[in-house]
Amino acid sequence: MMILRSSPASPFGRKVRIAAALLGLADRVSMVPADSSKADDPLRKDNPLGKIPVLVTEEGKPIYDSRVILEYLDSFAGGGKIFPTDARRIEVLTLQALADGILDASILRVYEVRMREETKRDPSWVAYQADKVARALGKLEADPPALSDGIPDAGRITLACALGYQDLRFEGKWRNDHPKLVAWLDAFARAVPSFEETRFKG
Ligand SMILES: N[C@@H](CCC(=O)N[C@@H](CS)C(=O)NCC(=O)O)C(=O)O
Repeated sequence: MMILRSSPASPFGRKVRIAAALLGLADRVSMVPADSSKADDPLRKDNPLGKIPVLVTEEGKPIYDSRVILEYLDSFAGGGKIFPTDARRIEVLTLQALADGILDASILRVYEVRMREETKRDPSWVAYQADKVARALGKLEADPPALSDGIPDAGRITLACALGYQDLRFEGKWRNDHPKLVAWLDAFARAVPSFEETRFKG
């Protein structure tokens, strides 16, 4: 059994859980709750960066980050399923990078509130991060990635998690001015039951 050190609210952990389900590996991966703020959490032994998620393979080898875990699960499942091996690969990796970037900027906004006292927060830095998200969502709204039959790739899985995180932490405000992306996420959720199954409801 592989162990996934993650937390139910982590969008990067959600990427891994959705990928495992799509690849038919959900029964091979057991999620163990991890707390990145706890010094004695085994997470820090497995990943010196102390970041979620970490996948511990059946051979006991920890791998991270979510991008590498998705690559690992894809090859475990035979390869070429959520990462194309043809010319589309670079397009998929770039979409994944864009959606991961939305998540990184969004998480920095959340941490600014969570980690800093109010008097020490920097509104201009928060706005700088928010602008990254706004530009990325604007680009995706102008030309949403096609959703075709078959297993969604790593880029599309990550985009769904990035939009889900906007719902979780920013009250879904993105929905007001991104109608094509809203329709895109609805279609993704219809095609991928594990998206709803991994929604954090805490
Ligand atoms: N690039 C990483 C990002 C992981 C990440 O930022 N995880 C967050 C939780 S969702 C975390 O562990 N934060 C704690 C920290 O940064 O110390 C990935 O794709 O896995």
